[in-house]
Amino acid sequence: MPIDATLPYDDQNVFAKILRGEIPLKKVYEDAFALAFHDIAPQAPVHVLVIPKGSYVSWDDFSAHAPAELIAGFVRAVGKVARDLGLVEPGYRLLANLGGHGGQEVPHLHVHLFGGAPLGPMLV
Ligand code: D5M
Repeated sequence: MPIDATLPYDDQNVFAKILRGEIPLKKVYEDAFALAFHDIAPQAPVHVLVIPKGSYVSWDDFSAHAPAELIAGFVRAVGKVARDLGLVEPGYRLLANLGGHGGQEVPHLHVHLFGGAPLGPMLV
């Protein structure tokens, strides 16, 4: 069920619990700004989620309110994860869903990183 991305941050969402170490994850990378882990229902041979450390509902919330150091650290972490996974050549796809029309299900900003095979054209 897609979320309303205008609602306040819910600290009981599944990624908040992952950040607090309350539920298991298949960790790919962690630093002071970001945590990356394998998606529980992969839609490509490589399907990793990267989330910022902090209470941000969506890309809108994060881009408007996060401190510049966190934004920079998060963006660098996303790039590093893809590089470390060997995805730069042959390539990969980044995606962030937002709110109802975007089909966002988890109300903590996450970037999907897809790769490991030709992904074809975007459907929308
Ligand atoms: O995508 C939310 C994504 O989060 C979806 O691809 C499944 C994934 N998910 C949900 N719960 C977990 C856990 N516990 N571990 C790993 N991945 C998870 P959205 O962009 O919000 O539609």
